[in-house]
Amino acid sequence: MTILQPFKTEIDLKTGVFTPETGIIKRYLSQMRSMFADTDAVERILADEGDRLLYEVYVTKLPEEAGQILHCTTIIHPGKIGSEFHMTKGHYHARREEGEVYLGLSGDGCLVMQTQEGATDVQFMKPGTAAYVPPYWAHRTVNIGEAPFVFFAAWAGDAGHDYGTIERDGFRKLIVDAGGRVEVTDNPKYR
Ligand code: PAN
Ligand code: ZN
Repeated sequence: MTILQPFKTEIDLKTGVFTPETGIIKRYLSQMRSMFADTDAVERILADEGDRLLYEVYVTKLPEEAGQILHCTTIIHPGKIGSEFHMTKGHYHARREEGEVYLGLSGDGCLVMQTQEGATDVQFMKPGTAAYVPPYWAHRTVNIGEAPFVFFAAWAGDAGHDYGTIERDGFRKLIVDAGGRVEVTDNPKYR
């Protein structure tokens, strides 16, 4: 495995910005067209206001190999698509036996999880919440507030990401705004 020099990163706890910046991933609505339940709302937004930046990920550049601990911050911007709050794509780890730890830094969010055996779980997160994603659980985060939801994550270098299963099946649970109340509902399109 790669032998590295120790290093550190300064993280702005409010914005999630990494210094030095070693990489940033930006996810737009157009890249998640079919992931929101209200696909009419998706197409309306794209036509009326153009593309929308949903979330950003500041990443450390590390080799994706066993023994390394990858880490990043995710910033989910506030907003909704129809009644569904802005969220990440979500994924299983390619190596299902790898878990992950999240730490809430700013804003309000929730962590939606499920297993391929049909179990579901939702953990609400605020600054200071350490949430654990055990092995075998797919995970997606959602911004349920009016400010950016920012959290830190750390996971095994060889975990890998399986986005395809979620792209195909979706999550069983949706997080929606029900007239000012955050509600967990069943996804009518779950396959
Ligand atoms: C996180 C996620 C990050 C973005 O670091 O990768 O929050 O979400 P998506 O990867 O689903 O777009 C993580 O779970 N890493 O394993
Ligand atoms: Zn993960």
